[in-house]
Amino acid sequence: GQVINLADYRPTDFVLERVDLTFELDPTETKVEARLIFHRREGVDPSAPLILDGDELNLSSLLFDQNELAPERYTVTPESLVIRDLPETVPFEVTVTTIINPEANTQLMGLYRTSGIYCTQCEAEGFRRITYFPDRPDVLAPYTVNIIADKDANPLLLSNGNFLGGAGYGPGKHFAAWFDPHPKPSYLFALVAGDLGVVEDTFTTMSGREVVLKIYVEHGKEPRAAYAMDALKRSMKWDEEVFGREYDLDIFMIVAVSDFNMGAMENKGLNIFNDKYVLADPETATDADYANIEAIIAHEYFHNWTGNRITCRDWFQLCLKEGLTVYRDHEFSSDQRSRPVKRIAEVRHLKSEQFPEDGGPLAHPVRPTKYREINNFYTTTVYEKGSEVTRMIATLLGRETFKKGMGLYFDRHDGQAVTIEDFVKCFEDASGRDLAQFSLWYHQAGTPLVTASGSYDAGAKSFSLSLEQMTPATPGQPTKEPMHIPLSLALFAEDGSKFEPASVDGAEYAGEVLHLTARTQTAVFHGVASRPVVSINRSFSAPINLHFDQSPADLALLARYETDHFARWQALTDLALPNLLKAARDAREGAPIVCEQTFVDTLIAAAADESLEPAFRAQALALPSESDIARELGSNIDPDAVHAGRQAIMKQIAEAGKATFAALYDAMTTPGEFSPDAKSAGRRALRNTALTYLSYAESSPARAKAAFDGANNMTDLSHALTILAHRFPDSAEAKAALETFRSRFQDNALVVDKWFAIQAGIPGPGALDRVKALMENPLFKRTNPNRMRSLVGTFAFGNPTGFGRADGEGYRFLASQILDIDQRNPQLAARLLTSMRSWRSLESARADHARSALMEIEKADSLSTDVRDIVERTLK
Ligand code: HT7
Ligand code: ZN
Repeated sequence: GQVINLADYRPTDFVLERVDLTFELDPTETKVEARLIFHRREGVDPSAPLILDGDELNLSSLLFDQNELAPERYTVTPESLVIRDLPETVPFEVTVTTIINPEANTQLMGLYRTSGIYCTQCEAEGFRRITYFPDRPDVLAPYTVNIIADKDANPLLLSNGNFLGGAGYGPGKHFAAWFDPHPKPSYLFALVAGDLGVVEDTFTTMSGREVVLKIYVEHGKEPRAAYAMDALKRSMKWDEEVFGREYDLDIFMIVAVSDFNMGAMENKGLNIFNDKYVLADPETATDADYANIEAIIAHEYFHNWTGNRITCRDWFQLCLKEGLTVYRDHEFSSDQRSRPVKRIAEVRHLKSEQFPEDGGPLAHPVRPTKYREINNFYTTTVYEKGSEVTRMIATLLGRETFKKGMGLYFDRHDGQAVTIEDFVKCFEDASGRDLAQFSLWYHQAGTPLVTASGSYDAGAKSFSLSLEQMTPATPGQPTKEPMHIPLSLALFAEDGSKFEPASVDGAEYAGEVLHLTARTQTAVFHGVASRPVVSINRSFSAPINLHFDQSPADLALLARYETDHFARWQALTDLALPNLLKAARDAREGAPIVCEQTFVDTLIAAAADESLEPAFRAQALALPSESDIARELGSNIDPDAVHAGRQAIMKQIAEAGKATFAALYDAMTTPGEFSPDAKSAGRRALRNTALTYLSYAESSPARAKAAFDGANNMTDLSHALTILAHRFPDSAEAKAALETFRSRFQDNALVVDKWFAIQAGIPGPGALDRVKALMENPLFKRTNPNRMRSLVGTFAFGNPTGFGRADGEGYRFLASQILDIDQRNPQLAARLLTSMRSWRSLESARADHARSALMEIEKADSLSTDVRDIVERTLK
């Protein structure tokens, strides 16, 4: 794996005009014939050869304009096919035949088999595992696909685009032909064949065209696809209403498979999904599952315009489609659900996943300039920070101008493969604003730290806010330029009303957004009648760390009066954090742990405040996680102390608020038939949060056991089980509940994943032995990515005390698993290994153990490029 540099980009020498593929499917010997028509690009050296990519391929035959090609005119290896002496101007046809083995494809990239189904995953570079091809996103062509297969085993033969026709094809076989008229890059190619059940519906587009919608799932699981279908239709409608985007084929298909490396894939007209993000019913799916399904169905559908119609010039531009599409799916969910609650969830996720990435050895810009393995750049920085950068453009320009810029982007670049510069230019042209400094958000890695301090001049009736920004050094970027940071900001009076300053000096301030552009800047707000309480970075308008020393009284005022409910939640979190940090430090020193009364009172008051929606109250009560606390501590982390400190704080809040929590638990029921809507989900969330606190106040599993026994949906059932297992792991109640759960759901893989994950998350040093024992359980399936993530992934990412046990055995266990998984599925191995990214922040004994486990991996001799890239960057 050598390094690929953005600076080396140049267009291909040959233009691909058309692609005709014929697959003769066989589990172990599938024949792929690719007829490719090319012509030399104008101005290209007439002696330049055609270079096609391959990956573990073997060539079976090669024709040039239908004739066999003389061996001296080409060179072939498993990784490339080079053809020489090609026509100077006229188009020519290359017919490549390869034989591939889907059954042996354990990487799940290219054409593979899962539960007897043929399926493909081509992003980013999987197509080259099917045939020799210019496998890069700036090569766009229309595709015709013919699929031939055994009829009984594969009644279903699917590919991209519109169905052309099908018929019998010799004894026991049949074929189907598909044509996709929209020029597309190879990473959007898809093929599915097998025997599946289907749910069908239709959608009438804004111009009156009827589109057939089909969701394919395993036979018998059709009823569990109803919610996904509903989410799809809502997504299609939303994209028409909000962005004016209409669907562009006669049919839109989704196929759910059980072995998949990521969440889902936006192949043109034929999305392929991890079945975890399609299948749901009340008995087996949690409210979080429903919300994820809605978001991912929307995300993949939205790619039809942001990614497919307009695609990336090269993989450095990945955020062009991913950041933008995440922004679009966030907006969709905000419109479908509660905007502030959705924003809180987004920011929690960003801080717990992206901030550690941006602050550690794997930090990279949203638009990187080099990579060794592109699979390792499907990161939370590209996706989530990329989305935040898009959101900031909308904040800077205002909603209407942002939409104008998007319109320009769709008009100007439809059918093209473009760059971030092309994207940003549309917003410059739409607004007349220079976005050069703003673009640093794409190029500079690291989370900016903004330090704020305020002072009020009663005589002048003015308030000065001094701001300083600093972006920390990250790998390859020792120094940083000041960024353009849009800070949504408001000033509040003691009675909770908002000040409207007469004028502002020292910074641009319009529409309640303050533009911080210099390294240091002082904004002076005039006409402020009394000392204001400032709310900075409302709605999390910029993805920054903010240091602002606000008194508990000021924070309590914001928690009570802010009109932006995200900011209310932020104020409550800012009240909680110092308590949790102090508790962790005190626990490490064996000192008594005590919590500030203002914080406890404010939190319990918020919990009981009926003017606030239940989902918001649940978010407010969910304290920062142990990983969040560790990140805020920054260095010398002892996971046991963080855990002990947080537990002690939970107990103090629980005891002080026992009556409130008991009342909420009784009140927040959801009578009648189960509904996954956001409002009902919010009531369940608040009720379950109350149950968690009660488990601390009551120190007995009785109430959780009763909740487990009485649950009529998976949200309540799995929450009760988690309390039993995590809080009372040695109790008879926990053991019995785990067993009941297993025997009831052992035939449902997605629920079995939950059973593994709940146990992998049980805190404490005993977790490792439990995880090892679970790996021997007959239900454990080492080759299934969902199962691996639920057991090993939850242990490594979600169990700081178990994974980080003091003797380093957790890290060594992970290293051995990585080496094993890497043999089959490098992408999965590399992703699980990123759980080690914050190892340098650990206290020294654990850090030493972590380093030596990483070095064990590094010295193994047959590492994949994926794992080698991650381990070397993590150790650097
Ligand atoms: N665009 C898709 C990314 C994806 C992927 C990437 C690498 C290897 C396997 C993969 N499966 C899906 C998903 C998305 O962001 O929409
Ligand atoms: Zn995506």
